[in-house]
Amino acid sequence: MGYRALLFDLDGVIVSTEKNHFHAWKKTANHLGISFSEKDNEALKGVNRVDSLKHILALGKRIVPDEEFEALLHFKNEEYLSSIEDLCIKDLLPGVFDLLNLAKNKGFNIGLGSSSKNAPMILERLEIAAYFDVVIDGNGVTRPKPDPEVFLNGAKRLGLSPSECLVFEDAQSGIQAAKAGGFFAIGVGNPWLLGLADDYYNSLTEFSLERYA
Ligand code: B16
Ligand code: MG
Repeated sequence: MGYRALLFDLDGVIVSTEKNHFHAWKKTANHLGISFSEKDNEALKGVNRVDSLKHILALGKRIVPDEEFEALLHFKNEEYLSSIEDLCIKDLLPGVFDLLNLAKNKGFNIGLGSSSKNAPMILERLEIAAYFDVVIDGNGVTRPKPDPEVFLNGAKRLGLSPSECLVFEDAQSGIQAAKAGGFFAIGVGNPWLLGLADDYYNSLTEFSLERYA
């Protein structure tokens, strides 16, 4: 199929920090007197920090002053960061390490396309930063997923066209972003994506790079 690059989402594809994001948002929502379930959290996967808080406030039909909004963002991030203090290479999701090594050996370019501002620090903690030729994260995009900007920037920085890149995503917003940008979208670990993504795998252990080379 002639693909030359793999662009990975971070949370939910490389590491299962989605549950940490969920618990931190739940604590933030509860603090505001807003109930927030795991089902509600589905809509936040892949969505950046500011838009996630806007979504939660809308759920609770709440409006807060700008200062409080900033304080809530800070509170959520502190909760999230303290919950991932012990994150290490052992927390890589199954199949990730082998796929990164195989892709490197076969000469594929490797990129990250994440909405998270914490992404560079998390790659370091997971000891996989050196595998990435390009890292596009929440600090470097102006339009969040489902806008394709994060993946388009990744392809551009690699000097490739979207049609030469596979995107790995666990979130609906991420699959929409990939498809809107003209990428081949691979859904991972989230059965909700069946039918939305171009291909779907329960886990990256089932993924065969040869099929796309
Ligand atoms: P942060 P991804 C996304 O990362 C997460 O899926 C989402 O739950 C989170 O709110 C967002 O990053 C922002 O993260 O607060 O760390 O900047 O899935 O695009 O890698
Ligand atoms: Mg994700």
